Amino acid sequence: MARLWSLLVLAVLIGGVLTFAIGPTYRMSLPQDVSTHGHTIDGLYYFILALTGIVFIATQSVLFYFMWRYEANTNKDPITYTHGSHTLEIVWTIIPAATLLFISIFQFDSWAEAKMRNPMYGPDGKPGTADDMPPTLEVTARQWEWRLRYPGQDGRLGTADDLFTVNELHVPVNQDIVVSLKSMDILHSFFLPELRVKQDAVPGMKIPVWFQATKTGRYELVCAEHCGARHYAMKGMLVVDTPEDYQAWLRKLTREQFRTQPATTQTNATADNATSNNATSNNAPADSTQLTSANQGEL
Ligand SMILES: [Cu+2]
Repeated sequence: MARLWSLLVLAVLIGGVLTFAIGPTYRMSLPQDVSTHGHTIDGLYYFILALTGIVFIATQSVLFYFMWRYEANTNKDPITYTHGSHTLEIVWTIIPAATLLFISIFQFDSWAEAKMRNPMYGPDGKPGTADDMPPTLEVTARQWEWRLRYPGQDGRLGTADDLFTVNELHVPVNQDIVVSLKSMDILHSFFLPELRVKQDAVPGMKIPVWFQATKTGRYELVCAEHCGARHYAMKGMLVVDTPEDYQAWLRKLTREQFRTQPATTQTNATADNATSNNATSNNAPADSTQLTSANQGEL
């Protein structure tokens, strides 16, 4: 029993290494990557994991050895005291500082690929110019849901035919997507784990977020910033569609939205929803759609 504590340290070492070794088998590792830029984020993660893993194994092993070798009840060697060592302190300050400096330089390329080389910056490579790709959609975070706004038939956001939905984010596969991210109330964080996208939503700011999905399917959309009592409930779904399915979903959304509104913008509706809108649109007041859309836009 005398060496119980040293064995406990050894158990932490073995348990820690085993957890990472069997993690992928039990789906306790990174989620699948379905983005074009995710590989560089994952590479960075595994590089830092290896670096910290080696340090963890080395320090735990040394700690175990010394606890075992010099256990108080059985150790016969005389105790020696030291009164500090400047050399040692300089060495253990410089090594971590140099390591952190190296990581901060090493990650430049990942940051550039994930955040800089994207359609928000246009062919001229400068942000905020006319070459920039307009947002595919607008995401507004609020306690505790995701409000999504898509351009209507005119292809522009902020107009009367915009489409609105909540918590179900659709994007087409293999296409550049630019999200304009906002918050209605407090800090939230727009997190798409399988897309390796995480960006804070900040009140008063419109933040562009870029990604491209490489595989169709349904993935998680969650809030990664604690934002109140029902933070846990602030989750939606990312649906990556084929281009055909995406267009079909937009048409369905258009039909559903304009069925419940006395729309006057009949020309904006698609051919297959024209019939359903005919009954209401002829008698609707001229500004009713604009009023409704404008109100929703403020949400
Ligand atoms: Cu939140």
